[in-house]
Amino acid sequence: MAHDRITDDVLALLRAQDPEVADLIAAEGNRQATTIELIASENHVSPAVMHAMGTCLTNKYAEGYPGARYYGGCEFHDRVEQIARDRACALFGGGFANVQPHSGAQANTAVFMALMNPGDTFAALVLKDGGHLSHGMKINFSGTFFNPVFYPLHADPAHPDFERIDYDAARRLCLEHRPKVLMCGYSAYPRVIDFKRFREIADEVGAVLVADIAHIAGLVAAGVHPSPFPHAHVVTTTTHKTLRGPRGGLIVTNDEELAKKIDKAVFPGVQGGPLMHVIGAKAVAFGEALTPEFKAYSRRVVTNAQALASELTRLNYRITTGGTDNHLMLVDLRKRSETLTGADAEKWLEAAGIVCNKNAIPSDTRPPKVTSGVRLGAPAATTRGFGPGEMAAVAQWIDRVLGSGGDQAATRQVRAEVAALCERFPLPGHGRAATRAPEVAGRR
Ligand code: DSN
Repeated sequence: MAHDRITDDVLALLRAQDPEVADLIAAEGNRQATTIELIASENHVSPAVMHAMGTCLTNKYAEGYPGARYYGGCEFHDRVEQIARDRACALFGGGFANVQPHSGAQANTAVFMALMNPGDTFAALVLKDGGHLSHGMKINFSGTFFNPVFYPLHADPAHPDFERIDYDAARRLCLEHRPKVLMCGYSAYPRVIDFKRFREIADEVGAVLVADIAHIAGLVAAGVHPSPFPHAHVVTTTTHKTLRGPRGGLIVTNDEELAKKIDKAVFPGVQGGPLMHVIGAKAVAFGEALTPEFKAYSRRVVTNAQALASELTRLNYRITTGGTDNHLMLVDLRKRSETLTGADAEKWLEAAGIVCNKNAIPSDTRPPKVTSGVRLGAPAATTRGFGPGEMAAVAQWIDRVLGSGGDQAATRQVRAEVAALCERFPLPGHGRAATRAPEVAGRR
């Protein structure tokens, strides 16, 4: 892919005015271009999405919604936001979309506010088993103002559904606690979610089913993972993970009454002015996600994740649940080495130019800042053009670094091989300047 001249121009302009910030942005561009991004929740946006954010849409207050704003001069913002809403509905098969949440957590905050009163009970997955902090973490708003109860994964290694959602336990929990909201959708769950089963449970106890598809949104949009509709009453998501848009949140529903409550909860409930430059970029990203190319990309994401998982398995790592159906996997490092921790693995791999995050595995006995696992994902590597062959090479590099115990010579060698591969697969939206910046790139 050609270098992006607009990024070059932007950096040149910035450098003339504010070299300190420009150099850091260029260094970050260099880091992204020369390393392999395996963080499952990250991606590389297209130049069109990236540049839509750097436009005059950022100059405007547009509190309210299209056609009903609290500020004048919103004619074009109305049209941009309406396009984003229409495309979001087309992508997910919803009737009503709110594209204003600044993040997935803000989307969940608004939905909780719309559906529950303080003190009400909701059900979600045990957080350390792959749930999200906005699904009931004690010090998050969701755990502070509401009463979360948690359903587990199957914990018995002899069970055929080991480490998969225990739907029977979820049903029992809901029958016991009668939650107002049943949450499904996770941050570190590698298997297909049975939305129909969750809806049956929700109906049995009179709960509203909310599917937080932040991680799998792109796969859902592309038809590579089953859709939460028509089962979920409300769908929340981020827009920047597999969906490959700007950082942000989104809420979709088919229920007009719920949609009204949700709109009120987003604004003025939990947010003020929408980030219109981000909404512009969401519209562009949703347009991209509606194309056949995006469907093909999403299929490749899953194929690549499976290639990485299968080569790691061959190299004697245990992948939780035995593999992956989606874009991510959890690697249990204990099989390869009892003493290897997620924290060490993250640090050693970063030094070799392979970026990932430590992650608790189900039943992990190590603390969250240490862990026995890493979470790996394929969305970003797939965007830059990697296929199954490159993913297998990545698995081998991972093993060389971890197998060496983070040895400096082995790490340096892998770092050089990683950089050479990255050079062959340039990122979208990166300027020449962004891939240089040597003076800052070396500093840590
Ligand atoms: N922080 C995100 C992730 O990495 O999965 C979830 O919000």
